Amino acid sequence: MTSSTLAPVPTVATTMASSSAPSIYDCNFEQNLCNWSQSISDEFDWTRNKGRTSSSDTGPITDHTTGTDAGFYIYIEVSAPRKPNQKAQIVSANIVTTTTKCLRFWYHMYGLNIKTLNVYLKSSATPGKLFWTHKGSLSNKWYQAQVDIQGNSTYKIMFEAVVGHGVRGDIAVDDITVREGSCAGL
Ligand SMILES: [Ca+2]
Ligand SMILES: [Ca+2]
Repeated sequence: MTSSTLAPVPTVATTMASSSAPSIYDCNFEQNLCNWSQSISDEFDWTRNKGRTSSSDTGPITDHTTGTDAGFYIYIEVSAPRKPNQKAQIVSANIVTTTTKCLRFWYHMYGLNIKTLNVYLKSSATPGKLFWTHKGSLSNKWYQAQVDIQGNSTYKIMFEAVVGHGVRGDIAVDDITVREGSCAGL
């Protein structure tokens, strides 16, 4: 058996770069949760909101998409009846391809009692693989995260926010995109 007669496969550089084409997993939360769902395996739900959150000194004042109080984002409201370490999760629709994708999102974690935001890759066979996390308060602004993801079968992306010890722990997310290719190609 020889492969010497096979012509080399041409390399098309552009197939390696991230595409800017929207996907069904993108969501700016302006209308609804798009193709993301509230988990029922957690302790409470994410809240879709616009403007500031109900607690002072925590949470965003505007969303990220519009930068105005007319734009929506999702967040965890940690005031009563929430208790420390309770978790809220949203999960994507199934992702069935095995090609590398670039997950980007904007997150807001400001307040004395901010705990943790986790992002997991969940396949049916496993409890989920943690591939991005941030713990603790940042400045009072939106930050962008971007990370390459690759599943070896059908999987979902899951965002999980954890309640801290106190009311100043609102954690928000906005403008999720999932695009073909590596983030480094952009
Ligand atoms: Ca938004
Ligand atoms: Ca829930």
